[in-house]
Amino acid sequence: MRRYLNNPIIKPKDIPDIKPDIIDATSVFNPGAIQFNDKILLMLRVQNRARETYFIMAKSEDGFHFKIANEYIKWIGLEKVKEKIYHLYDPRITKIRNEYYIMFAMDIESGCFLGLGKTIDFKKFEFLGIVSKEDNRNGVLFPEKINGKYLRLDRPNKNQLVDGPLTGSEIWLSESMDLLNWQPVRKVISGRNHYWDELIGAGPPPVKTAKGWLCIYHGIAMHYQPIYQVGVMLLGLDDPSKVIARGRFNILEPRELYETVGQVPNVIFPTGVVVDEFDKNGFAKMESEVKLYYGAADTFIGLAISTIEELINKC
Ligand code: BMA
Repeated sequence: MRRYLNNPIIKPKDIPDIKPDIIDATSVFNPGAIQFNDKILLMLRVQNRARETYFIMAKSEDGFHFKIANEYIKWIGLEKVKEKIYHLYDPRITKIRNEYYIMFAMDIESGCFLGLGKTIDFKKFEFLGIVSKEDNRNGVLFPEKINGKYLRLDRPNKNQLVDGPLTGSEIWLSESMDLLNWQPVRKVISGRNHYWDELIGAGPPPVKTAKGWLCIYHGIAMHYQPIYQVGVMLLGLDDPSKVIARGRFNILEPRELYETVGQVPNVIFPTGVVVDEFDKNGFAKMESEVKLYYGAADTFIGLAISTIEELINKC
């Protein structure tokens, strides 16, 4: 992928003060992304200096220059959760019919679970519920039902790192009839020990192409200190648990200063993708540009660019 020359596109100092909660923001990273009414929207993960987390919307005409909202998102219905909520983070946005679903990680008293929210206008946001039974992260919805069911990729958290978080080395496919109750179907891929993607998790929502579902995911090399990188795989259109191809090489790794230095060094964390052109059957065009929005060092937002064809070739 090619980095945008004026990266990072959003820095902590671009976040306006939203008093009394956000003053001189610490970090902005891991954004959800979506095209909405000819604009590109990002849902930013922002941390204040109490290291509390907020979601703030940003809007752009061209995908490069963003105007950041002066308020943070207040989820209607979040009070349904009876446990203490610490953070909602790493949102992924998927359009299904004319609604926009946001799946995110929720750190609550009993662990880390997937949460689901919905909006139709990016003004009012509704919290629908906790949608994983067990500890899980990196949930991303497919943009359409397949064989009558909603599908998502997710990443059960089963690996306890020494002095670190509960994390995972397998991406799974799960299915649901109503978007709220989910059952695991089967494992899609495992991490590759000793190589770039030892631990893994899904990235932005899958993109439908004529060759299969194009999925960008993150892989972590655990040599000494973790290195978060980006890779690609192609999954079957009718059965996304079938891996058609998976790239050997990463397609983006921390190299620039804003990726190697920050609150968590050596992190590229892909969460948002915007594809310019689809054909009349809803498949991304081979020559279409792909914009990937990613968190850099848990501090900044970067943008990297490619095409559908190049990414499929890398699978
Ligand atoms: C992962 C998630 C991401 C974060 C990354 C690097 O486990 O918590 O939100 O960007 O670690 O710290």
